[in-house]
Amino acid sequence: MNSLAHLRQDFPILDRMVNGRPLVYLDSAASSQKPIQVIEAEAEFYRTRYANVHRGAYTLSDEATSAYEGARAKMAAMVGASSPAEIVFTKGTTAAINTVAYGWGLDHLRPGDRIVLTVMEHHSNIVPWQLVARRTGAELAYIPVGPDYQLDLSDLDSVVAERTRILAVTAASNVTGAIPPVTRLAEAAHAVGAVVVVDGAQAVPHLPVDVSTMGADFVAWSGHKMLGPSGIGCLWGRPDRLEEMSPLEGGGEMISDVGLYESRWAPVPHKFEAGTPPIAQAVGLGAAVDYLDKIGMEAVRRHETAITTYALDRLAEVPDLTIHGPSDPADRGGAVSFTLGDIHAHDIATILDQENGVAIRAGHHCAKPLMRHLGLASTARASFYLYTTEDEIDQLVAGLHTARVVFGL
Ligand code: C6P
Repeated sequence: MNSLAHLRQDFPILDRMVNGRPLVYLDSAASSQKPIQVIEAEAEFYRTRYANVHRGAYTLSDEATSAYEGARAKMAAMVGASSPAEIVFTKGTTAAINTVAYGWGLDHLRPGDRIVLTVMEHHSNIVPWQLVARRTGAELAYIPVGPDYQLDLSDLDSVVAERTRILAVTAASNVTGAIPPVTRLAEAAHAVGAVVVVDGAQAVPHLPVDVSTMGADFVAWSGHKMLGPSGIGCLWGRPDRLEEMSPLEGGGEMISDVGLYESRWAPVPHKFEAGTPPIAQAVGLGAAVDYLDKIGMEAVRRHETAITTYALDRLAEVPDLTIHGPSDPADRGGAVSFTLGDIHAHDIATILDQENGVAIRAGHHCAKPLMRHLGLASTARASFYLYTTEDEIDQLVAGLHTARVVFGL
């Protein structure tokens, strides 16, 4: 089943030792590791083609501009965008959502309008909307989470109602792994004329995502979670929505003309890319897209579903362990949150790191409303990617047995 295990040789960091043990990296929901192809693409760009973009009337700058725009075209093709102009490069998911919240929200929201979110959102898809609601007089409403960790849609018609102007929803939870029915939600939102914003941070790296059929108006994701460099992410937008949105940041690169009192914007997507963009990071992201394309996102999803199935089965063998997330691997991604008796999540993470070289995340995972709903202050979370093996899950489970002994369970 580890059909992708041969890919591990592409990830130099996976060869290192941590605390005398081979690194077992189970924190890919926080950030993925990078294959040599991405590291080399960025280094090669710095070595041979680096210059600022869109400015220079010289060969090197033309080459850098082609590399930067080429990465945009690759990213667009990967997610089914109909044109590269539908992809705005941002710093990451957080910046992409803020771009929409301020750029679209400030111009279009009126007092009494409704912004609908879900209780399972990451803070990045809550706080920007709270800030914009405060500035516009819009109100927030939430789709609740049910006992099965999925969204409870029984009251959807009254939550997504007449004055709903925005529905913002994650395509996969970074805490429970739950995968909401985004297309169904988008249909309900569009029926009342709302704009649909999808947080794709935990989806684009892991599942086949096709923005042309998803039903969203905007989708946000991060490069660093999909094998790419940190410091770059994307906002996909429907062309008409991007046109009607104001730029959040002003400066160089994003204008077509500047007067003393007024300016005109560059065409989309450049009107949203003020200042020198993350050029080399885009090149690295393009290489990450090439890498994922070669494997195929269906194969990535298949591998992660198999690994998640294995992990859920093995974790179920550990006494006192509770998994906080859907039990059917078909309904979920590869972020598995759990608690172990009354051992604090940070203690679990420390023992795993010190004794087994296993890296997991512990805490509230930037999803405090969801944690409160679950009645938990923190969880331990193991999360997987295309390079995760069954052997690594075995190391995790061995470490959890050790933790039980150390903490006297
Ligand atoms: N979640 C995690 O360990 P940025 O930081 O902008 O690249 O991504 C923010 C973000 C937004 N939405 C979801 C669903 C996410 O999972 C994240 C990042 C990391 O779960 C860091 S908190």
